[in-house]
Amino acid sequence: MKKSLLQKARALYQPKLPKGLQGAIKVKEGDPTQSVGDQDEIKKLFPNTYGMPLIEFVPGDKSADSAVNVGVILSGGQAPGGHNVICGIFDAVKKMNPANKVYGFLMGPGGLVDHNYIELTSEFVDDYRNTGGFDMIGSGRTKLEEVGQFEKGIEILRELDIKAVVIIGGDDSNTNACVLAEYYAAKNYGVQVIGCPKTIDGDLKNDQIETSFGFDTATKVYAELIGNIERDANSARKYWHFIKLMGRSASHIALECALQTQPNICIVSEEVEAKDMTLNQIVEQIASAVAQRAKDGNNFGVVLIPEGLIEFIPAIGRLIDELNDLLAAHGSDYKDLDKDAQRAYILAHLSKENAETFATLPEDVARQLSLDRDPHGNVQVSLIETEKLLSDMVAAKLAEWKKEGKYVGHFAAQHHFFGYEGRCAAPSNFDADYCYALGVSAANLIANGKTGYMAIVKNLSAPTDEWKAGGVPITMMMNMERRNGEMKPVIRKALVELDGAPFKKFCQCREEWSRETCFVYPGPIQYWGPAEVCDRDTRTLSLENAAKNK
Ligand code: FBP
Repeated sequence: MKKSLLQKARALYQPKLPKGLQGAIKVKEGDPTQSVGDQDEIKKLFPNTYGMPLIEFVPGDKSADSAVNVGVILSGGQAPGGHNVICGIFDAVKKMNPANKVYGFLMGPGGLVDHNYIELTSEFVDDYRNTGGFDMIGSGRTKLEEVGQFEKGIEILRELDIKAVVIIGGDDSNTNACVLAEYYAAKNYGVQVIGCPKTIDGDLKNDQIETSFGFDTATKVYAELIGNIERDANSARKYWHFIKLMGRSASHIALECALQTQPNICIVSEEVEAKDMTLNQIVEQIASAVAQRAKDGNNFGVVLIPEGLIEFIPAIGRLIDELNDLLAAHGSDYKDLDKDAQRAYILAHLSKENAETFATLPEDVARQLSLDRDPHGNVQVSLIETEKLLSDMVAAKLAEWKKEGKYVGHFAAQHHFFGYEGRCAAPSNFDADYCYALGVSAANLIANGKTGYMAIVKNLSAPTDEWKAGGVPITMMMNMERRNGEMKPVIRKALVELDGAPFKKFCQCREEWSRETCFVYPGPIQYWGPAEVCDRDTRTLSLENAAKNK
């Protein structure tokens, strides 16, 4: 593999580990746990993996020497640091016993089912240390949920004498990890399953998980790009930039980027939902800010839009719920029809209220909402051009106001979507360290015979030495939710909390940012230099941890 000079230098970076993982390790067990909701149902569904204690790794006096082959799977969207999780697992497992083998299942969970794998050698692994991307073994979105898949999995695990599988994924993939762990435990197959919290979206977090890996690097990359655009906007003073940011459901990415770059406007989907806002009200909110700045002679600005916004507008959310059921029950009736016939079919089958909402949406947005979901049942929001939709509607509103004499100004828009640009960036020091520690934790959960656990590292706003590594039973994070028309056990997704510290901070500043030009230009991620620049955590994490420790 040909490497850039930065990659070569970065390959030599040695991730920092928390004290509890630096040498010999002792396990500290907490009290038995309960799921966050629907305890009786979750307990019934997971009789073998429910109620287990929290685990913390502290310095001990005896090194683990387990003989165990391990399989790893990268699942779902790419997130910076995934390779370091694998490196952490690899180094820890080999340290326990050099004869241990680590296998990578290729292209996501499908690799386990289809028996596609490679054995990871130290030469191969070394090429990927501290690099972004998931290309070491590839990723995929196959949903592991059927007994047939679990049974295909066990065939190859037995053949390779693999005693533990680590699934590195988001909330859906870790839910599946938990189901797999329970199945293998119930069948006494002797295979442990461990999860790792990944997603740039930042929505896999709770009392036990402070942040998912990848959020730190991805938001720093987006913040750099937004800062560059802000500077361009402030230099030319002629464009309004509408920037959509990834984050399928939650607005954590948009909010974090707003805190880092101080744009004029940042829409937060969770607030839109809580205030029961319509699309028109969002448009008026943006248009008012544009008009106000125009009065002050500022015909330029920056608007951040979370990718998941459309689903959080209550009327559209209700429409999507009904479309989900329609798609599940009758999708095959209309999938192959031409565009117009498809639209007519959907309009004829929707309830009156939802048909009205559907009819008011621009055709391409309506069409996208009625197309196939991803394997986890999600609308593919990254394909909906919300940034264009909003700016077109703002332009129309301003034209109306101009006629009425309420707006004097010049409005020209540019559109951007930042998502894929940040998902494979070289991990920041934070993500490089965090991911490596997650990998070492996962290996130690395995060495201690645990299954149905997720590897965790806490106290992340403190220096790395003081981070606390361990494991949390996945059932502890579960509750029952409606998915694809059925109640299912799932890990609760963490949305932006409107009474949480990051949103409150944003609310304190947003009026000033909307009217004045308060842009901040964060610049690129720094890998070497003063710790306050290189090892800085996200605003979200530091505000949340500061509030917790008050
Ligand atoms: P994960 O939840 O799997 O981490 O993926 C998140 C994400 O990056 C979202 O932000 C985005 O909507 C989606 O993946 C895009 O999916 P795809 O990579 O399949 O286009």
